[in-house]
Amino acid sequence: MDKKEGAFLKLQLEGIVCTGCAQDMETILNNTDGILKASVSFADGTVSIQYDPEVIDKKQVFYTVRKLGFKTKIIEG
Ligand SMILES: [Cu+2]
Repeated sequence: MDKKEGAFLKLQLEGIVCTGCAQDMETILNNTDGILKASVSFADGTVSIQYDPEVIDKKQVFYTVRKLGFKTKIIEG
C-alpha cells in the first residue's frame, strides 16, 4: 500500500442539511489524527476520506463520521 496515498473510504451521509454542516465536517475530519484528506460533497451527500491505516483504521474513520451526528453507509472502501 502506498503510504502517501493511504487508504480510501467513501461514505454516504444522511441528514446533511446545509453547506455549513459539510464544511464543519470537513474541518473536523481534516483535524483528526490519521486522516490525510477529507472532502465532503454537499451536492452528493458524500464524504471521501483518505486515511493512514497505520494510524487510524476504517472502523475508527467510520465512527468519527457517525459521532458527528450523521447516519452513514459505506459506498467504497
Ligand atoms: Cu448545517
